[in-house]
Amino acid sequence: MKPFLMLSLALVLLGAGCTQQDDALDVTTLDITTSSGSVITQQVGTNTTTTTEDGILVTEIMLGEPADVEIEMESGNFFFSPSELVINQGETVAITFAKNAGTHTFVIDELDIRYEIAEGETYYFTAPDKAGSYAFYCDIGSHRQFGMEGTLIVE
Ligand SMILES: [Cu+2]
Repeated sequence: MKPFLMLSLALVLLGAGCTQQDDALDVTTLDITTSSGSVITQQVGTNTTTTTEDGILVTEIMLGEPADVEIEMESGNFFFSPSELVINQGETVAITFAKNAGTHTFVIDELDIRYEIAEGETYYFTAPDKAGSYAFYCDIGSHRQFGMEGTLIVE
């Protein structure tokens, strides 16, 4: 069974870069049935992965390694604060949406990022290997037109 477990853990790790949390539950549960018939359950939370094999706890690993840049963001009607983020190429970025009022998203078109903001949660992404300015904004209703946008500067 080990190889299957290793494989599934590898898949989780691969997926860690583009983690999208279930807003309601804050935890994603995956059930994997191996060819030998055992069931592996994985619960992927904000920074832990718990793997249960046939009901027995097998492994617990920490995801969400410390990022190169940690940003605390406040969002609301209709702003992001700070509205200018400066990072270096290729850095891993953790944005914690520490305070949020209303329903909003964090979107960067060029990086295929669309995150539904949940207060207190952290969104991880990796900065592109290309310097430039990238607009981030909220794509709900007319929020962007009302000023809910900012600039990510990659140096
Ligand atoms: Cu919004």
